[in-house]
Amino acid sequence: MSRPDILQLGPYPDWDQTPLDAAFTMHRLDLAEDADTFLAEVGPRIRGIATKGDVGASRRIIAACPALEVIAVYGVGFDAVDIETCRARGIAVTNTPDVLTGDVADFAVAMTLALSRELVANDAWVRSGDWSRKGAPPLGRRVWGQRAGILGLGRIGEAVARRLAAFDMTIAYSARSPKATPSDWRYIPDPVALAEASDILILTLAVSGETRHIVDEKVLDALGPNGMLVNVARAAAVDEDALIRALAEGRLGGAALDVFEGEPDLDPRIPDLPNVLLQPHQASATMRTRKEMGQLMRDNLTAHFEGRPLLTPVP
Ligand code: 8YV
Repeated sequence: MSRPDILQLGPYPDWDQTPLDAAFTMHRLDLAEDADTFLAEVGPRIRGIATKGDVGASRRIIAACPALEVIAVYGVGFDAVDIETCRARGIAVTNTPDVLTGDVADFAVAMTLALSRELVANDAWVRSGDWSRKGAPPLGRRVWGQRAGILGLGRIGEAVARRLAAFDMTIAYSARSPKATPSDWRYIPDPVALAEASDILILTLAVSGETRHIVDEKVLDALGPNGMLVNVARAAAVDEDALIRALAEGRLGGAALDVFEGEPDLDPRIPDLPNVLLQPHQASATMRTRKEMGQLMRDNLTAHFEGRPLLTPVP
């Protein structure tokens, strides 16, 4: 059987690229000199697309591939794929849930601790010699026993909540409907009310038209000058301009951000903000998890082309 033609949207590590090249005929859009010319040439042969988390399958790319059957997303979030077009054309979409849940939850907790206890600033304080010159750095903020709000209690949100409960934090959460949780977790579906009931609001929701900018000025003000926002979901869940203003004006206590509008290019105001911890979209970035994500993405492609059920189809 000839190897199916797959359009690849971004670079993968060798441990993914080698088996992809062995099983499929890969066409590297990310290496093309001119994307339109490349798509016009290979598009008609393409039966599958392999994405990167930050490079999705736009309407334009899908339209250039009339024989497209499947899009395999390298990540759990599939907001960068034009799902409407896929639905209309009967194109299957897969993602990589579960394998990254624990790492993303660990990272959300790490960001919560690092921001609250000023780990990055304290490290700089020691290295710069400020400790011996000026004495102890400014005091941090307590984490244990505080009120955690989980905006979007899916698999990742639940894993974050379980970890924070072990820090004796109280847990409140939002979701489309109440979930089967420990009895002391409170369901607060309204994002403003959830923020009011939280010292630390952690974003673990999927972004869609419905949840875009769900964290707006009102939510940020409800969180308040002592509140902290932690975002390991998607930048589009937050009105980034409102967030920048709230931080700059001291209306929000702090933010730990792993995702940004237009990343990897940042709004130039962000690095100058007080009380922010900035990470380059690293929540799932451990070697073990990335290998499992790559394997699951390939397994989905293989299953599709062998006519077997997909392992993790997007509903
Ligand atoms: C990225 C992610 O896929 O799973 C997601 O939704 O955003 C990440 O895991 C990862 O950064 C690879 O690009």
